Amino acid sequence: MHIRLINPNTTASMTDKIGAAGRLVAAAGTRISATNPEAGPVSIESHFDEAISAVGVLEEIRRGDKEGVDAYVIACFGDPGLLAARELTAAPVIGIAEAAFHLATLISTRFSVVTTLGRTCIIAEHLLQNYGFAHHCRRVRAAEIPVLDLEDDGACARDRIIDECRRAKVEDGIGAIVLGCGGMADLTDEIREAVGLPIVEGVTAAVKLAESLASLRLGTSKHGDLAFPRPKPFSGRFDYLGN
Ligand code: 5HY
Repeated sequence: MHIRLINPNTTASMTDKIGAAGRLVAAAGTRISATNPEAGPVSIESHFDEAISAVGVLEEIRRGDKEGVDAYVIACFGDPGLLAARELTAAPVIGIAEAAFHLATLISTRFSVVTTLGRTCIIAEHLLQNYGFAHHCRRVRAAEIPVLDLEDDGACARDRIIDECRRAKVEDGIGAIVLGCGGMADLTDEIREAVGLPIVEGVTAAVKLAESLASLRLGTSKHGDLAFPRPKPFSGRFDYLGN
């Protein structure tokens, strides 16, 4: 089984970290590959970044289907381009936010999310509403760290995340915490040790869900709104996307 992890930003070191975290939890026999788009934002911290990164995600899905990939993970906590990606392929496509929310509700009645910048909290809140998990989530909190601080050991991003998780444990009346960024994929064990609560991390959650779906031969339904897009020409610099 081949699972492709797509990091929607263009920071290769974060893509490598996401791939490594996925391989740590993958079952024997599961091949994990990790890619990022050639073009797009180095980090996703706004609605604009997310909109542009979604095109890169779709290009990676088209590329993966040519390589025979069995399942995909969109490894950015905004799940950019998720439904459009599901239209493009018959393989299962899992967003790390959606995956983490599902698993958090299986182990706790209430959870909080700890993400990077305050301005991205609304993105997670919109997803919670869209996916039907808003009533399970007590708060979406921010450690107020730029995403790329997670790539810089000197930036004490880890300490700020742990502090915010500790505040959530004391103040939110929760049973678990969801980490709100693909770039936090290597911090799960350390944060769990420091905070003493179940920590749900999206990349690893999505890998296990993707494996489950692929092993059950459950792909994206091509009946209804996730059917392949109707063939049509695209104009200008998107002409390569047409058919
Ligand atoms: C992510 N941005 O997971 C999101 C996190 C965020 O580049 N990878 C990014 O803050 O929304």
